Amino acid sequence: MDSEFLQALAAIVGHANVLTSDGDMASHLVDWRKQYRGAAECVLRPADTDQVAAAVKLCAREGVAIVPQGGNTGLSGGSVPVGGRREIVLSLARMNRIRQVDPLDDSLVAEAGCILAHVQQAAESAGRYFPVSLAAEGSCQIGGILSTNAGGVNVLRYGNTREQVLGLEVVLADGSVWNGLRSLRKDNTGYDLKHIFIGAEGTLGIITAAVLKLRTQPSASATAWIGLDSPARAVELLARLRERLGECVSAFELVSRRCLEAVLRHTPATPDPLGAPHPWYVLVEVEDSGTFESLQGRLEATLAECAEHGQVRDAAIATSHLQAAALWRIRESIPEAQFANVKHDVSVSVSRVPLLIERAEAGLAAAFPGVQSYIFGHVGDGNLHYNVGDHSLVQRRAEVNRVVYDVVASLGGSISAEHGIGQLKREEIKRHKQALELDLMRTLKRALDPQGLLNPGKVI
Ligand code: FAD
Ligand code: 2HG
Ligand code: ZN
Repeated sequence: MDSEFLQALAAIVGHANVLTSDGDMASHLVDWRKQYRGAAECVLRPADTDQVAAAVKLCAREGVAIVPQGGNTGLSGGSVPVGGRREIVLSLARMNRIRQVDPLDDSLVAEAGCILAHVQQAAESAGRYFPVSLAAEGSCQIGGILSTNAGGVNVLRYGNTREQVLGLEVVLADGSVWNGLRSLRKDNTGYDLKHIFIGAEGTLGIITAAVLKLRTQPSASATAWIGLDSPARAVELLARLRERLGECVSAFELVSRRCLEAVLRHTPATPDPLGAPHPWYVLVEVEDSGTFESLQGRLEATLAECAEHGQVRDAAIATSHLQAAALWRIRESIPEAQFANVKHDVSVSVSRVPLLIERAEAGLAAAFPGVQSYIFGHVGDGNLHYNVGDHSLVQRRAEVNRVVYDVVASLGGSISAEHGIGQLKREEIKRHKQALELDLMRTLKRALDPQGLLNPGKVI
């Protein structure tokens, strides 16, 4: 602890919570995909909001930048320092208390460092349901999912993380604390400030706690793995399922055969859910009150009807939670099974998904003959993970991006559906956002963080 600055930080959080050795800091200085590495004067681990506020005040006085960090599972390089100036990483991991669960208000107050899976469990223990779900839920934190406005597999029914928030507590760039921890369902008293911080990737404030909305626990869920001819069939199937089952359809995930094969290679014990191979699959989950048998019956009847119309080639409906979990494991293993490639997290309106795939495949084949795409994702939200090639293509990332993003732009889509901007897309958004939008974003940034201390080099 050889600088006055570090000593002062230690006086706030205790010596043990100012990490400075290379070994202690290593895992905080590299992102999940090991594409971004940074340096920091320390990793600070405050225990409560007052400690965060005091540390931020000190950093503001010293002109030291702060990178807020949750579970460090982000996929855009937002959670590690960019370098080129004095920076610290501020890890929220010790702020992991669930302050309150209120089943009558259907709300829960969680500190930013709570692991998402723990919040889901706390809701379940109170007979309620917190619907945000993603493969990283065992590691990612509430502050992280709020700051990235994470999507995941249940957006179709419940919305993005933004839709799950009633109130926030935020430490601002000067160290003042905004206590917006209200659980009101209606509050039209001017600008809705919480939404400025949600999805801001730590560039406008440090989220320290949140009031989250809880839902009623569905009593039954049914899960099916379905083989299809094409993405167009998937879009038709979704429409049919929603006609027949309405809001019960909670997840609708597209998986290409190539993604399934990558998982089968990566985890050889995984069984192929259907006997024969199919070019495309969807993993569907429906949830409702009532019995499993009745819900399963409705799903089965709809799939039989679709099979009659040639929309479905084959399907396996899970008959137990264990079987459903095995199907979900296949889907959730895809990110690890195709780890090193050129990633695109894009969205278009649902009806345009087939066109996106058709045009991007044609563009990629022309520019990179023989290249292979790994296409999967939340097709019910029009969101595809359109990942291309292998590690050898990463050095040509910009050229690959150009092909995919131009197609996305031509279809009126977004170049970041759910993973945020971080460092990865900081330059690219300049091509896609209107000049006025970028100006408004810069105005907000200047107003809330005039010294540019919060997560510099990210988003804008
Ligand atoms: P971090 O990675 O630590 O941080 C992410 C960003 O938020 C950074 O900019 C950081 O500075 C900022 N931040 C973190 N905490 C705070 C805070 N308290 N206050 C202010 N800023 C903060 N994402 C999806 O949207 N959908 C998916 O389906 C999905 N699946 C994934 C599957 C795998 C296997 C992996 C590895 C990642 C996946 N992700 C997914 C990406 C990632 O999990 C999410 O972006 C998640 O929300 C990040 O949470 P985190 O706690 O790890 O945040
Ligand atoms: C998912 O949906 C994640 O599994 C990760 O958003 C996507 O690996 C990816 O590209
Ligand atoms: Zn995703």
